Amino acid sequence: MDTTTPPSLPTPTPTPTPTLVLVSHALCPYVQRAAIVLAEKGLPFERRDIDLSDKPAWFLAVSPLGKTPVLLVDGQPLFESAAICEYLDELAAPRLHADDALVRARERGWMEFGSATLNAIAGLYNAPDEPALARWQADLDGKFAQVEQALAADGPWFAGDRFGLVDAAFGPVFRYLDLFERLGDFDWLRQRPRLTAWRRALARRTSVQGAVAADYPQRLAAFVRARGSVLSSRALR
Ligand SMILES: N[C@@H](CCC(=O)N[C@@H](CS)C(=O)NCC(=O)O)C(=O)O
Repeated sequence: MDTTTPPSLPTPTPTPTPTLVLVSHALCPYVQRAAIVLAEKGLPFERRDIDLSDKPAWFLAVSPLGKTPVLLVDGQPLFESAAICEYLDELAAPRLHADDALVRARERGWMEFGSATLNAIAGLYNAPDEPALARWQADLDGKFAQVEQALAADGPWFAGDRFGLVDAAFGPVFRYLDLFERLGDFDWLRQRPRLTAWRRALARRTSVQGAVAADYPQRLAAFVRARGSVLSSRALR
């Protein structure tokens, strides 16, 4: 036997990227998180919009909570935006989460805070009267004050120079402000330079821009006009 020739090793077969279908709604901010992460990773995917007021049977069969987003991974459903973003972060580079376990855990907390902020935003656009609107406005002010404190001082992203999953979670939050600021004197960001800079950086990010269709502002305005709320009447003026 010739001992000078090393045995040939089998060539590793690259793991194929699964087929990804993002089950979506045109306005859903949680869908946008997943779309942002998919774009940051350069992962090809099909976006399949559904009507949440008339949920198709195939959607109810794959979405345990009846909510978007659902990510179909080679046909296997994944639900909850945070779980989807974490999966995508493990699936492909570049890594968006921090290497340090403690930092990662804190960022998961801030992603959840992003969801609480989105709930307050829904409270605001659904507020049936002026006192309720004022309560949600104050609630949001408190939340933005907390985020201002948590943001990295030098930006441009939540954690500094690394675009991460908290950025993906908050990109959709700021999109609402573009409409709200036309409907009232909402000054959540006026004295908050870090938030203002973060909002601007997110608005310029290609992945954030591409997470919605070109007609998103018109659709959002139509959605808010149809809420029967204080903001609806302002939007109808
Ligand atoms: N915690 C969920 C929230 C998802 C969610 O609330 N999605 C909304 C649309 S933005 C939804 O599907 N609501 C159900 C409905 O409107 O019937 C996540 O993070 O994915």
